[in-house]
Amino acid sequence: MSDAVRTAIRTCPLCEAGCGLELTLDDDQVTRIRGDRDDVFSHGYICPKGSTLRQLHEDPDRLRAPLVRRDGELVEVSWDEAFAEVERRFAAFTEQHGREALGVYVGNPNAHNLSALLYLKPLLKSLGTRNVFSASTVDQRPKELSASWMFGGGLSIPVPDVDRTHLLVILGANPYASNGSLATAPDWPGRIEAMRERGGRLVVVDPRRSRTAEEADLHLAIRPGTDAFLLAALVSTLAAEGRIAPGAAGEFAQGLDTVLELLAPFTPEAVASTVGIDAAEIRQLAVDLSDAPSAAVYGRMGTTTAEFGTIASWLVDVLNLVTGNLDRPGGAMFAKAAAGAANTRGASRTGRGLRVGRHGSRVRGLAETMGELPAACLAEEIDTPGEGQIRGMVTAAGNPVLSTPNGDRLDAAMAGLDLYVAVDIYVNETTRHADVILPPPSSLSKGHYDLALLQVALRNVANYSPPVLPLPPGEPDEWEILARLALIAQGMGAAADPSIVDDLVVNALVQSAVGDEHGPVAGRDADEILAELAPRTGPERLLDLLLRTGPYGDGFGSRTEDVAPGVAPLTLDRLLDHPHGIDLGPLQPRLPDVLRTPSGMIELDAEPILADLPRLHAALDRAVPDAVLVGRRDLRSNNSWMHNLEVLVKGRPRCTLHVHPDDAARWGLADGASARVTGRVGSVEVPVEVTDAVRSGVVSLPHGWGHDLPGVRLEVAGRHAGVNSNVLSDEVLVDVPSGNAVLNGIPVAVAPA
Ligand SMILES: Nc1nc2c(c(=O)[nH]1)N[C@H]1C(S)=C(S)[C@@H](COP(=O)(O)OP(=O)(O)OC[C@H]3O[C@@H](n4cnc5c(=O)[nH]c(N)nc54)[C@H](O)[C@@H]3O)O[C@H]1N2
Ligand SMILES: Nc1nc2c(c(=O)[nH]1)N[C@H]1C(S)=C(S)[C@@H](COP(=O)(O)OP(=O)(O)OC[C@H]3O[C@@H](n4cnc5c(=O)[nH]c(N)nc54)[C@H](O)[C@@H]3O)O[C@H]1N2
Ligand code: SF4
Ligand SMILES: [Mo]
Repeated sequence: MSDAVRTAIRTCPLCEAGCGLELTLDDDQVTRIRGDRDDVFSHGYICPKGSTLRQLHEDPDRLRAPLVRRDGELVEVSWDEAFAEVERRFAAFTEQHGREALGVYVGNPNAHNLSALLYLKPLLKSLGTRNVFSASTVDQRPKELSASWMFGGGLSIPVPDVDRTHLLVILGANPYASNGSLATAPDWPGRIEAMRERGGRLVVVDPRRSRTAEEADLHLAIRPGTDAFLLAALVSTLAAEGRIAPGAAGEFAQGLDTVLELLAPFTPEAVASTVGIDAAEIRQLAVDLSDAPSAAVYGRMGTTTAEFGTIASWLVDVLNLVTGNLDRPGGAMFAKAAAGAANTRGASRTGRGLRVGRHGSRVRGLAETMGELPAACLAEEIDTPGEGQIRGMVTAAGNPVLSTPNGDRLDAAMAGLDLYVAVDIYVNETTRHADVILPPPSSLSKGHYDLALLQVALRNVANYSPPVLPLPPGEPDEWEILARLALIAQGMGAAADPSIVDDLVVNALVQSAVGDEHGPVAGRDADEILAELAPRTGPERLLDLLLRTGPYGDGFGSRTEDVAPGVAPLTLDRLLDHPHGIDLGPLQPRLPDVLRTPSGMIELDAEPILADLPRLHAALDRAVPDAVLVGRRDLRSNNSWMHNLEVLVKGRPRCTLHVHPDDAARWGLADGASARVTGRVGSVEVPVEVTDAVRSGVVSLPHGWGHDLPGVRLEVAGRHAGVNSNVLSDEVLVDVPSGNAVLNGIPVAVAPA
């Protein structure tokens, strides 16, 4: 060991769990990564992906220099050349087609990325197009909408208080594989095991006997796409049995009678054949929820990427409310994040209300939600000629060819673009079509704070990781890449200083902070605040500001008393002094202060949701397709982009089709044989795994595979290519209020290949 051996503490940026990692380095070489035993939230927990930050850092295919297309080939150039190329192409493009011909797609890793969370907004604004798409509409948009309409904030999402609950009901999530989603907590498995040890029960609703379902006291193998019916029946049962007991939260809820009346027809008997669960079992679950000293209902991917995603997301919280579990310990609670949460700013119990459909998509007229159009209509917006057609794209940390519906159509559409600039670390299935790829630095050279995910955490914590390694000389940080793109889009040129954008962002945030009459720096002098933030710049300056003006912040001197037992007011300096994080304690009831709705109430009777109920009603007792496709996640995978790490893909192939033995028999499929799966929009050939872990009539294929396309530079992934399950996802199937893609419950035909 040389003298240069050191350890560094850093939050894992790979998934929502946000585990603390302890890295050992010898000079700039990472020699070991393990869980940080002193982390206030993860206490040493790590999954097999956490230690692969090292392999990711060292991956020879990870781009270290920008690529520009010359004579059809992507070749390395200097950063100055790359930005100059962007400027040249952008100017020519906008002159010819105008800005509305530009589209943007923003992918999932941005949610784990401080630079992106702070500087994507100015970039989007500078690009000046309404054709904004993101991974949110192949994921959680229904939950964001229901939370906005009910509570007044897209991230005002109640999370299951797993650590204190007596009964946890999970629908359509598999935290043993995913490590949890929209419910940030490291070590979900350990938390669930602890719950069961203290006598708590776990119920899992999933068409597959997932790893999480294996742990459950009760597994209900629901028919895909029908959770909204089940949830409606649970509420209607409680109403019919006189068990509606909203408790303290009821005081702040409006519209309950209307809702109960509308849900009354969805009795257990009425929905049983649709959901594929006995009426008696549904009734029993309703009674159990009602009788439990505390209970938390939690729905995720299986409920949001489904035909009635918004209704199901709403019903999860209606159910939590009517059982008295909303906002109480052991129930479903709101986090109070230390930085960046809209529900800790401004006046409470008032808000503008969320309007959707302020514009629609050009081809199909799908409604805008939260400033974005549904990813399900991206391909048609590119490949359908006419006024307003998208002819150029910017993508940031996304791989929509593998992640969004009708992957083949999108792939072909991307190939025909006149301009494509990607900010990404790999030449993947999507970015292989780019004219310019701008690679941000390795995670190890970036600072980290979970500005978004801590807003839905199961415990209030705050932790900041400074960069573990310095930026390689001449390499811009990710925020600088985004800022320089913004400046180019504004016509300021490739050489403009990214600090212009940084200063604009900080000024706007400071103005908003001093203008918030309910905030800790109300009425203070903006220049004085800016001076206190000096000499920091970039994401760290913005984070310091957000922390200090947040609910536990020092308010730049205005708050001096402890903000949690034994915790002095927060600043970035204080977080830097606490590399293992600062624990702000278990979740506390936040009603009614958390509310930002126009009425100041929990709006259970939100009009856009009630307006969708007839669609649910009309789908009762519909004919059931012979086979439907659902997804699944594997602990060693992370959407589409970590298959290039040998440690994660070695061993048995994971991109297989799970088929129930009865179905295998009737389709003539043997274990290990190859099946052809055909949907309305596409077809794939994939190896079969016969298993009774899936419900009969349901087949399961993971997403994020299909790496064998020409031009992709993922050497390892190419050898474990698998197939793209989204070739089968039908872009026409969306949840109506949100436009979110239906990725589960897609009708398919299966036959021997
Ligand atoms: N290892 C790993 N971890 C990840 C990711 C990853 O790719 N790999 N991705 C991350 C991301 S971006 C997200 S959003 C989260 C997602 O995290 P989760 O929401 O936990 O997602 P999944 O693991 O896909 O679990 C969804 C479950 O829903 C079931 N399901 C399918 N259709 C239905 C249905 O109609 N009804 C019900 N009740 N269930 C259904 C599936 O069988 C599956 O078990 O995971 C994150 N963590
Ligand atoms: N059928 C089906 N489809 C699904 C899902 C499903 O369950 N079933 N899940 C959906 C969900 S929940 C999600 S979130 C989406 C994900 O959809 P996407 O966000 O489109 O896809 P990812 O695979 O996350 O791709 C992330 C990209 O970011 C790049 N990247 C990684 N780190 C960084 C970084 O620090 N900076 C930058 N600039 N780039 C980086 C990677 O190289 C990769 O190209 O997929 C969705 N698609
Ligand atoms: S669970 Fe998520 S955050 Fe924790 S080590 Fe694994 S990938 Fe990283
Ligand atoms: Mo996601």
